[in-house]
Order: sequence, then C-alpha cells, then structure tokens
Amino acid sequence: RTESNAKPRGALIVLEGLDRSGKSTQCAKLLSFLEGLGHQTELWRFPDRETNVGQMISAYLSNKSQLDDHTIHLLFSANRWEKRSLMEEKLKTGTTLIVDRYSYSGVAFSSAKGLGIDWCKAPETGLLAPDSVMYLDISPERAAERGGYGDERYERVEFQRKVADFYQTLRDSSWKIINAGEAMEEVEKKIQEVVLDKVKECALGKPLNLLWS
Ligand code: T5A
Ligand code: NA
Repeated sequence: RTESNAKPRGALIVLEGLDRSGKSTQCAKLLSFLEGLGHQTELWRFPDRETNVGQMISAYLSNKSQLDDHTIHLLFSANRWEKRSLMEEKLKTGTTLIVDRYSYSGVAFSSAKGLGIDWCKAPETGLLAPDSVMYLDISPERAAERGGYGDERYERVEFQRKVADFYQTLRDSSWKIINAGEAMEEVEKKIQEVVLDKVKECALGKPLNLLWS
C-alpha cells in the first residue's frame, strides 16, 4: 500500500565529522561523481554563511563577535530552519542534496561546550532526517595535522575530542562510519558505494522522515 503512494525523490546525504576530517573535500568529489552519472544534485553546507543569520554565525566563528552559548546554538539551528522548506521542495522534485554538516554538528559542538544534549536536540526536531549520514572518522590529532587548525573558535584538539564523543551518542541506523584517515581516493570510493544505494532507494520512493520527533 505504501508503495503505490511512493514518489521518486532526491536523497538527503549528510557528511559529518570533526574539523579537518575532509568533509568539504569529499562533498565536492561526490557532487561531480553524481553529476557525472546524470543525477540532478546540489551541494549545500551548514552553516550557510550567506544568509543574515549565517553572517552572525560567521562573525562568531571567526571571533569577531561574542555570543552566549545558547544564543549561538539557536542561530545555527535557525540557519537550518531557514533552508528547510527549500530543502523539502528540492528533494521532492528529484534533486539529491549533499549537505556539508547538519544537525549532528549542531548538537555535538554545543554539547561539547556543556549544554544539555536534549536541550540541544529540541530546536532541531522537525527538520528533515537525512537518508544517509557519512561520518568521516579521524582522531583529533591527525585532523589537526592537516594544514593545521586555523583561527576559528573550535579548532583545538581537546575540544574536538569532546565533540567526537558527543557525535558517537548521536549515531543511528542512517549512519555509516568512514575511516577518514585513508587516502582521499579510498574515502571517496567508500562514500560513493553508500550514496549510490541511497539514491536508488529514494528514487523508488523511500519516505522522508523528520529528525528526533
Ligand atoms: N558548527 C557547525 C557548530 O558548532 N554548529 C553547527 O550547527 C554547525 C553546522 C564551522 C564550525 O562550526 C561548527 C563546526 C565548525 O567548527 P565549517 O564551516 O564546516 O564549520 O568548517 P570548515 O573550517 O569549513 O571545515 P572543516 O574544518 O570542518 O574541514 P573539512 O571540510 O572537514 O575538511 P577539508 O575537506 O577542508 O580538508 C581539510 C584539509 O585536509 C586535507 C584537505 O586537502 C585540506 O587541506 N585532506 C586530506 N589530507 C589527507 N588525506 C585525506 N583523506 C584528506 N582529506 C582532506
Ligand atoms: Na569544511
């Protein structure tokens, strides 16, 4: 019965991981891979620093402004909510979205600062649940060696270790752990396998779910 209602749609693919785990590198590779296969695909990222909210986030991350921990958490969340309806529209009209960070970043980073995990999850409830979360797994030390951490607020090894612990508490059946310490080409191949399966399932009408409700 559900199958007769099934409508083809795009897949919501999220890449997560510590700072410097290689998310943006892999997102770009995945975009050209899917486009090369003829799939309608877009690359999105959070924070989306282009919006008004995104500009406030960007100023905070680069230490140009100070904000209470709760306030910045809600801004990150608002930044996802302002893109939610467009996200749903894109997926329903057959575009696959590759998303560089999502609600898992939101909860893991704020929880690592000491905010309660349930408090952190609450404003994310009702956002679209990813069809696949690829967690790029790397130790904070190895990540730090990659081009060195820059000047952004969260780029410290001890803090990243806490973030990694909170990420683990968020794992669910949509997650796939990818060893991000391997060569870029190896990481790329593993991601491609997972994503192709998901793109097929969604084309067959896999229902869209909501986060944490
Ligand atoms: N944040 C974010 C929150 O607190 N709450 C939220 O809700 C959200 C969404 C900014 C910060 O905001 C926090 C998390 C972050 O601290 P951002 O803008 O995504 O988030 O951060 P960026 O600085 O843009 O990106 P990252 O630091 O996360 O790096 P990436 O994208 O993981 O790594 P990438 O691809 O840029 O690669 C880093 C370096 O490693 C090399 C690359 O060439 C590059 O030099 N590299 C590899 N080297 C060897 N082997 C491989 N396999 C490699 N893959 C990449
Ligand atoms: Na990035």
